[in-house]
Amino acid sequence: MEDCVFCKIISGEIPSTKVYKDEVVTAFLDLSQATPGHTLVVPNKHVKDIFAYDTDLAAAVFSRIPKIARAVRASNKDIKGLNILNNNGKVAYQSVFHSHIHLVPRYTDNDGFS
Ligand code: DGP
Repeated sequence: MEDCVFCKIISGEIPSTKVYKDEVVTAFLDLSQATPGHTLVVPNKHVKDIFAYDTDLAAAVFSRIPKIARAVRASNKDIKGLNILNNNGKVAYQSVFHSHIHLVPRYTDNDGFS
């Protein structure tokens, strides 16, 4: 989709640090790292938010999350846990209107993310 920053990242028009890509999703580091390794998992197909998914796309995207979460955890031995977040709509703090799932690694009780 024109003027969508995540579509441009998926196509390579805008640079990013990609951590995973297949025919359904692209995962890359969030520009604003809530904690080190903060990763976004984004459907390659432009869908605005969770309300726009059909069942097949939801199954395809969300079934990939555990594998990518394990890869994120494996990237740093200090990662002790992980928050998975998905904001939908401006009032829910969605700021990029191409659906994405945040994987936020957690390190200690005091890693600065709340
Ligand atoms: P949300 O507020 O849930 O819509 O999160 C959007 C996230 O997208 C936010 O944490 C920052 C990230 N972001 C925005 N623009 C870019 C970009 O150009 N590159 C990357 N890597 N991340 C971006």
